[in-house]
Amino acid sequence: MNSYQALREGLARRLPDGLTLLSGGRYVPRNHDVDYVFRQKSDFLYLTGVEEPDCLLLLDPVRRRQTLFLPRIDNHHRVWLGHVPDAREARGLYGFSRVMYTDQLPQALRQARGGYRKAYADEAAYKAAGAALRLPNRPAALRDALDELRACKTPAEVERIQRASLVSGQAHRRLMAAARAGLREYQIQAIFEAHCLDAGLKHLAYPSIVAAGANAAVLHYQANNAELKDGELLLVDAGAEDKGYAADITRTFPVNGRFSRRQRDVYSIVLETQKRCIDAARAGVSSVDLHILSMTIIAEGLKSLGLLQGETEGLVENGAVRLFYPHGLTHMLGLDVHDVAGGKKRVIPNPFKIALRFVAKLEPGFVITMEPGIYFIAALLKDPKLRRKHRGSVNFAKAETFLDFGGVRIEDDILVRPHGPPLDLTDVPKEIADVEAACRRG
Ligand SMILES: [Mn+2]
Repeated sequence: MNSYQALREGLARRLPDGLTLLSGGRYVPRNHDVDYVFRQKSDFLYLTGVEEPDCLLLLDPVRRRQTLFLPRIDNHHRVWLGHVPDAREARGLYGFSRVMYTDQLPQALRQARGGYRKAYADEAAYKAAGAALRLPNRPAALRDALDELRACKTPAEVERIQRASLVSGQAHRRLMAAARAGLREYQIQAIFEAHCLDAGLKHLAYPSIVAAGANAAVLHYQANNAELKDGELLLVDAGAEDKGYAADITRTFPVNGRFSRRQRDVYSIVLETQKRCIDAARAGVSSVDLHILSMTIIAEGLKSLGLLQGETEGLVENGAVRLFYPHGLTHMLGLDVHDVAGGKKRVIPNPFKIALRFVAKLEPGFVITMEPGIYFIAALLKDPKLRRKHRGSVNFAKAETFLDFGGVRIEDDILVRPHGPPLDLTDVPKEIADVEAACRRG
């Protein structure tokens, strides 16, 4: 049994009383005769490893049967797109005992639906099945079962993330060596993406963020057009994926290779926060508590810089620290860069009014990011309502002197283990001396 078969068995065990039908991704047209680059749907990739479009998966738990449906390929298709595996070839290639063509789906469903009272089909699959399925559908239960199943990564999945992280990490090191004043952000992006492609990783996990100076204060900065300037920091948040499995890595380093005093002060707080939160990321610990820990350490640090004032606990509770750190510490990582959060059963109470994507107790096998940051965002620091609310907690006059600074984020990918601290899958310099050394290699 290959690892994908085991995962399909796992899903069938969770949904033993219905027929499960999943759709693969389809080409999305961009304009005449040109489609967007195809990337398989994550659920489908998870259960099959099949990277071709227009497929379907049927699980019949009572007859213990798993069927892959492929589009029937005609000669026209072969002329334009070359060889595509036929059903017989696909059996061996993907480890399915039964492979059929999608035009045989109605016939297969009519044979399989006897004895079932419900179906678990995603929306596109239910539509594709049409009248042949004729069972009440429970798509929410399917979604939840997949979320539950995908949360803990198997060793084979961890290996994929490790490789994505290794290659992306090498690319990040290259950037530190290559960056210098006068280059444009997109030239740094080009070096990152060329390295990943050269290593055979054809998809990025998400659009690369290459943000120099004040641009780093835009959390999902996309323009990547500006010129790198002497004396600025460069924030790069970029990762490739290996067979769908994402890396998500951020480093922030000086364009000229030397941190200034002010950059060093802010950077040290973020680094200290990240290291302490990584050490605390152990099985059984709540992701909400980790986020509170990160806010607490950042609040202490900002107090030492004279940007915040008052009791640390109060600064965390009243949200003052969030003017400088307005995002979550962690999210799950897997086939989606912001991966499924583990299903309904795993959700724990979140006493904070902060909307966090991932609210659960850590379990062995979770792969998560650790990405604290400090930013100087004009939209927050100049907001009249926020200024009124936090005038006792935030030194706004001082904060405004940082509006040219941008921000610092440091992000690693970690694997939660049964005991002790997690395994850090990211190997890119982050200590100040090591970052400066990596920048000198250019
Ligand atoms: Mn991230």
